[in-house]
Amino acid sequence: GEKCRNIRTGSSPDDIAQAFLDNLYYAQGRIPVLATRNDLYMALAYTVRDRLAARWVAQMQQFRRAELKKSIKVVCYLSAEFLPGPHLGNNLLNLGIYDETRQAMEQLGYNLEELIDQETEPGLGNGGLGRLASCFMDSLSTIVVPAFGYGIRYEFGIFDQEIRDGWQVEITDKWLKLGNPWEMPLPELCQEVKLGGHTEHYQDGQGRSRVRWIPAGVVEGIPYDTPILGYGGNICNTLRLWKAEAVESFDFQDFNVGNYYAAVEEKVKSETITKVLYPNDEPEIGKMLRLIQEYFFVSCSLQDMIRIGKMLGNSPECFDQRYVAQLNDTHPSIAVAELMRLLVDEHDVAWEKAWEITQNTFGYTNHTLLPEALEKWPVELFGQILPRHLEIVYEINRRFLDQVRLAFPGDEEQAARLSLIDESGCRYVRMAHLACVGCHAVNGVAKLHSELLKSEVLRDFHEMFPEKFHNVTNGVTPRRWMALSNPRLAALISGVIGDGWITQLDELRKLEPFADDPAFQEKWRRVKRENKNDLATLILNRTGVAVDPDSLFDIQVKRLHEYKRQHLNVLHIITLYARLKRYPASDCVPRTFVFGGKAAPGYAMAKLIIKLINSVAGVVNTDPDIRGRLNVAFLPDFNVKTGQQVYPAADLSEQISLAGEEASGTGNMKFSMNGALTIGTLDGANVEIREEVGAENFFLFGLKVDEVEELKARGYDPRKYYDSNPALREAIDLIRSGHFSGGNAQLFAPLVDLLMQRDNYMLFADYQPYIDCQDRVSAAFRDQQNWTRMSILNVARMGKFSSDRAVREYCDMIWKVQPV
Ligand code: 26W
Repeated sequence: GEKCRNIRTGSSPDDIAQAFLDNLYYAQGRIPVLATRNDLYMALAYTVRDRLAARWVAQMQQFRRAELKKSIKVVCYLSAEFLPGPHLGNNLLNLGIYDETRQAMEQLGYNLEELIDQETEPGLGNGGLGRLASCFMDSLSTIVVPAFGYGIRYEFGIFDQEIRDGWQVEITDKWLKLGNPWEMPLPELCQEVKLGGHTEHYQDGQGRSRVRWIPAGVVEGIPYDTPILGYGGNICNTLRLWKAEAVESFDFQDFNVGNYYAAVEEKVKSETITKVLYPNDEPEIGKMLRLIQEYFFVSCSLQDMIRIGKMLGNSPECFDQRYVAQLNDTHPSIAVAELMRLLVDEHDVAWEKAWEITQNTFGYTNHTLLPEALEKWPVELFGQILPRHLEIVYEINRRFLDQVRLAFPGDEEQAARLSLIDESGCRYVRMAHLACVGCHAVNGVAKLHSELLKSEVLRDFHEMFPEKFHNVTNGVTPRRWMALSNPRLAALISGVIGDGWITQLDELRKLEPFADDPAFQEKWRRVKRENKNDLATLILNRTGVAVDPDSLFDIQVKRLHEYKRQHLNVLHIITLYARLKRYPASDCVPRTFVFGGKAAPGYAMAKLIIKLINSVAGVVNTDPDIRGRLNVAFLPDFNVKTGQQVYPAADLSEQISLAGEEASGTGNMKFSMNGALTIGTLDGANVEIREEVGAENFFLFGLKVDEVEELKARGYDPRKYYDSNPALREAIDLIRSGHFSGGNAQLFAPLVDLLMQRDNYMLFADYQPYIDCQDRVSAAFRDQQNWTRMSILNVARMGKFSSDRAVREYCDMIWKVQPV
C-alpha cells in the first residue's frame, strides 16, 4: 500500500525517518540502542540508495529504449582513477532531500553532519586527474548525457597520510573495511581477460589469415556499479569499476592438476591485479603489474560495451555509432590496440574497417607537459604480457609510418620521432603516440597547456594531424565544490540571485551589482569568517595548532611536487619570520599558512619538503615574538573530504607552479569559486581564471613561459640570485644552518643543495617577485572593503569553470553527442 511505497521512495521527514529505522533493523540488523555510528550511517546510506534506485532503473530502461531506436550515443569515460568523494551528502543534495533528511535525523535524535562524516571516501585516485573524472561524471548526469565511467575497483586506494615527527607516514587505506553501501556487484556480467602466452597465425575456412592468442592465463573481471545521480535527479549514470578474480577454467585445472597450493597461488595472483592504486602521479617505467592493471580494466570495459551492444541487437560494426570513449591520459590507451584485437580477431571485422571504428571511437586527453611523465613500456615486457597487442601495435605503426613517409618524404628523423616505438636506446612502446594515432581527437586541459602540447610535447603529431588537436579547459562541479561544501555561501548567493547558478554557473554574474553593496559585503565577510572558524577548529583537532580566524588564511593544498613549489611558499614564510625577528615592531598582517597534500612514497624530495614545512611550523608557532602574527599548519591526509572543509575558508589561494609546468590545476578553480583571491603565475588555467576575474582581482607574479625558456637557454644560475639578494640569502641560510631543525644542519642539505646548484623549477628567479606580490596581498587585505569586493567579483566571474561547460565542450567538439 501507500506506506510500503513511501518507505523506499518517500521524501518527507517522516518517510525518511521510518525508512531509516527500517533499514537499520533489516539491512544492518540493529535497533537504535545497539547501533554504532557506522550502523547509523549504513542505515541512512541504504535509505538514500533506495531513493536513487527508481532513477537508476529508469535510466537503464531509457538506455534500452533509446538504444533500440538507435537514437543515442553513449559516452564512456575510461579512467584508471576516480575520486568521487563521500557519496552520502552529495546524493542528498542531488536528490533534493538534504533538509528533509536533517529533520528526520533530528526527530530521531541524530546529527546528520556526524553521520555524513562517518563515510570513508573512495580514494581511487592520486589527485587532479581522478577528481576531474568524478567532476565530469557529476556533470554528465546533471546535463543529461547518458554515460558510463569505467575504471578499477582498487581494494586499497591512495594511502592515508599521517604526520609523525614532521615526516609523512603512509598508512594503508581501508575504504572497504566497514562495507560500501553505494556499490552493487554484478558477478553475472563478469568478463574474461587473457594475459601472456603467444599467438598463432593460421588460415581460416575461407582462406583468410587469422590470429589466435593462446594466453598463459586468464583472469575474470567483476563489475561493481555505483550510481551517479545528476543534480535535480535528472538522470542517474553508472560508475562501473572492475575487480579482478581468479577463474577456474579447464586449462587452468589441467595446468594445476594435483597441485592445490599452486591453484590457490594463482587465485591470489589474479586478485593482486586490482589490489592497490599506484600512489605516484608520474609513471614508473616498467612496472609489469601497472601495465596489467591498465589492460585489465580496458579489456573488461570494451568487452562490456560490445556485450551491451549485442544484447540490444547491434553488430560490432556499429560500435562507433553507439559509443564514444574518452581516454583519461594514456593510462587506458592500450584500448586502441584492444579494440582492434576484439574487432579483427574476435569479431572478424576487416582491419581497415576496424581501424575506422577505433579512430572514430576514441578521444585522448593529455594531462601533463613533463616529457618524462609520458608513459612508455619496454617492448620486451609489453610483448610478454600482451603478445598479440604488440603485433597489432607494430601493424598500426607500419601503416602509420607509411603515411608519415608520404607526408614527409626523406625525413627519417621525423619518422623516428613519430614512431610508436622509441628506438633511441632500449626499445619502448610510446603510449601517447599510440593514443595520438588511434584517436580522432587529442586535447589539452587548459588553453596554455593545449598550445604547449602543439608546439612542444606533441609537435610532430600536430604537424601531421593539425585537425585532431583541441583545447577543453577543465572545470569543477559547483554542486560538490560550492553548494555542498559551502552551504553558507550558497544560501547567501541564492538569497539574492536565486539558485539557478547551481546548474547555470554563469548566472553568478548577477552578483556583480552587489560587489559594492556594504550590507551584502558584510554578510559575505560573515560567511567567510564562520567558514574560517570551522577550519580553525579542524586544524586544532588535527594538528594541535591554534590559529586565529581573523588572520589572513593563506592556503596551498595539492599533491607535493617540486614543480608546484610548496617550498617557494615556505621561503616566503621564512622571509616574514626573519623580518619580524629583526624588526619586532614592524606592522605585518597576521597570517595563517595552511598546507595539505600527499607526497608519492618514493619521492624523497617531496617528503623532505613536508618535513621542512613542519619544521618551520614548529619554530614559527612557538616563538613568543611571532605569536599572534604568523601561524603555520600542515593538515594531514588531504583528500576530497578535507578539501570540502578547506576551500570555503581560504582568503588566499596559492597557485605558484613554475610557468609551463601545471597542465591546468583545478584546485585553483575551487578556491576562487569560494571567494579566495589567487596569488599565482601565468600557468595552466590560472591564465584563464585571471582573464575571467580581471587582472585587477588577481595577484600575478613570476616568469612567463617564454621567459622561463629564455632564461634556461641563457644558462640559469640560481647562485646569482642568492648572492645578490640578502633576503633570499637569509632565508636559505636559516634553513641551511639548522635553525628549523634543532641545529641539525644536515637535514635539509639535499634540498638546499639542489636549489643552489640546479633549482630546476626556478624558485630563486621567482623569489623576489613573489615576495613583492605577497606584500601587495598584505596591503590589499588591510582594506577589507576592497578585498571583499574582489572576493565577490571572483565568485561572480567563475561561471566558465563549471565542469558542465567543460563537458558540453567535449560533447560538441569531440564526442558529437547532444545532451538529451
Ligand atoms: C602513476 C601514473 C600517473 C601518471 C600521471 C598517474 C597520474 C598521472 C596524472 C597525469 C597526474 C595528474 O593528476 N595530472 C593533473 O591533471 C589535472 C586534471 O587535468 C590537471 O589539472 C593538473 O594540472 C595535472 O597535474
